[in-house]
This record gives sequence, structure tokens and C-alpha cells, in this order.
Amino acid sequence: MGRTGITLTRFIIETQAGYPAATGEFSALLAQIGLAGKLIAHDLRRAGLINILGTTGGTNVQGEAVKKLDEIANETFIKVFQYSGLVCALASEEMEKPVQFPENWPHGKYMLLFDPLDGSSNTDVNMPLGAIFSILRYEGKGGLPSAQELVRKGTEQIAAGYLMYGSSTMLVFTSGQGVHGFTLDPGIGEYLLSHENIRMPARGKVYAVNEGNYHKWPAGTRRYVDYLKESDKATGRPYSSRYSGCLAADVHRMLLGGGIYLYPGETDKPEGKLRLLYEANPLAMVVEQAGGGASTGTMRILEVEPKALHQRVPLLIGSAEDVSLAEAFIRGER
Ligand code: AHM
Ligand code: MG
Repeated sequence: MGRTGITLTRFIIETQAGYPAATGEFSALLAQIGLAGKLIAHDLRRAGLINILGTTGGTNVQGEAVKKLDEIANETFIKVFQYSGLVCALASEEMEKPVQFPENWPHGKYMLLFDPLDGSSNTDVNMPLGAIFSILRYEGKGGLPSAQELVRKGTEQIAAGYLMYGSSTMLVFTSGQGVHGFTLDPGIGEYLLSHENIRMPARGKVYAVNEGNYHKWPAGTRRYVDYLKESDKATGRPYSSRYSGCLAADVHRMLLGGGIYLYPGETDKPEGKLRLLYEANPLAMVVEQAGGGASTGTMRILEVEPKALHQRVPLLIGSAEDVSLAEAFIRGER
């Protein structure tokens, strides 16, 4: 049983020595992310009743149709952090440019990059959704960070995690001291420790990929997915296929049970679909901290040198041995 059931705040205070800011700022930052999660979960639970399903009619910087809930989730994060005194700049999938918070400067030394509503195609059909966040520290003395100062390599993240709105709401994070999962108890409005120090199995039995894109993939990726479907008792094949349309939910499954999620590059779109800074990097940090791996197919996600805020990257993420084998297929060794 251990510490199961303790609140998020108590967990951080107890373990504070190992956390990035022993001043309580980091604990406040996570509590604010938790608050954004509670507010969004509250809307999602009533979404069919309060006219927040469907699209706004606009398109975002990625050229994708914006869902009403994308906008609501993004505004919720902004509201929660604007006068928090913690964060000097925010960047999100839904905004072309980062937002600076002069009202939090110079006290707020954190920068937050996030996907406010991951798996937006699930909004109207009552399927799982998530939010993904990456936390950086800004040491600049000269003033608020410029847009380019948020574009950092994954290894520079000081913490990362995701919220998941499934049958329960969860907050899962790492600050480089293991991965811990908290479940929101709606009765008392608190996140309670439910999954301490999550460790991923070295290999899984499940794969998640949008197989409708099979004919767009390069040969190595196709061969790998064909391999997973072959029957072979010794290697636990065929793997089961589970794809929810929500990256955070699929990675959550792999984190707990092992396996591999893929959003590969395509022959005509080698950069893939997912965004490096606020989808791939934070989940890569979480998964590596739990003993798993995250790769572009040819290199470690956390070492990709980013050039732009909304840069895309192919993503293979999951159990360490599954990811290594997928890389071997992509290199043409299998
Ligand atoms: P989103 O952040 O706009 O929702 O896009 C990311 C999502 C992932 O959650 C999911 O795994 C993938 O895109 C689904 O894409 P597709 O519909 O192409 O399979
Ligand atoms: Mg997303």
C-alpha cells in the first residue's frame, strides 16, 4: 500500500528535497496544472449538455479545424497561469506564438509548453482525452523570454507529464525522480497518489498505430507492423492492437502494461504528425523515467535539436525492447 492515497501536495512536500525547487514553487506549479485538469474535466463531463461540442469554424496554426473544447481547454490553462506568479511564458498547440506574462515577471521562472486537449477527434464521441505538458526553467536575467527561448531540446525539460480524462481523471508526471500517477477523487476534489514509481515492462503485447495510414509508411515501418501481427509463441506474437485516437491515453496504456505506440513518418510527410515540443518531448521524458524508450525511428526523441515551436516529429514510444526492435526494422536490419 505504501503512500497510496496521499494528496499530490503532501507527496511533493515529503519528497521535496529531490524536486527542482525546494521553495514550494514547483509544488504550486503542479497544483495549478491539476487545477486546470479539474476545470477541464468538469466541462468534459457535461460537454453534451452545455453546447461545447463541435468546431468553432476556425483553423489553428497547424491547419486543423479547432474544436470548441480545444479553445476552452487552452483558455483554461492561460487563466490558471496568468496571475500565478509562477510562469513567465506559455506556448501551446493552439497558439501560433508563445504568450508572455509580464505580470509574473521576474518572480516566475518557469516556462510551460502544452497541448491543452490531446485527442480532439474524440471530443464529440465521449472517448478519452488528455493534456500534455513540458516544463522548462528560464534563467534569463535580461527580461521575459523571447519566442525562440522556449524552443529547447527535450533533455532540458525539468519536469513533464500529462492529464488524462478517461473513466477517471489522472495526473501523471515526472521531475526526473521516477514517474508518479495521481487519480482525481471527484468527491473531495483532490488528486491522490494511486500509482507510485511506475515502471514499464521491458516488452509488451500491445501496439497502437493508425493503421489506415499503412500504405503511406516507408517499407521498414510496414515490415515492423507486419511482424507484430505474425503468430509466434516465443515472442508473444501476434500483439493486440489498441488505438484510441488520444496519444496520452495510448501512452498511458503502454506505461502501465507495456507495448508500443507509433505515429511514424510517411513517405510524403517524413516529419509525421505529432509535435516535438509539447507532445513527443514530455511523453518521452515520462516514458524514459519509467524505463521505456522514445525514438524518431533513427534517434532518441529527447536529443532532437528543435528549430521551431510547432515542429513535427515521427514518434515511436513505449517499452524499451519494443522501441529498439522497431528502430532495427526502420534501419533495414530486419
Ligand atoms: P491533437 O493534439 O490535435 O488531438 O492531435 C494529436 C492526436 C493524438 O492524440 C493521436 O494519437 C493522433 O493525433 C491521432 O491522429 P490520427 O487521427 O491521424 O490517427
Ligand atoms: Mg495532441
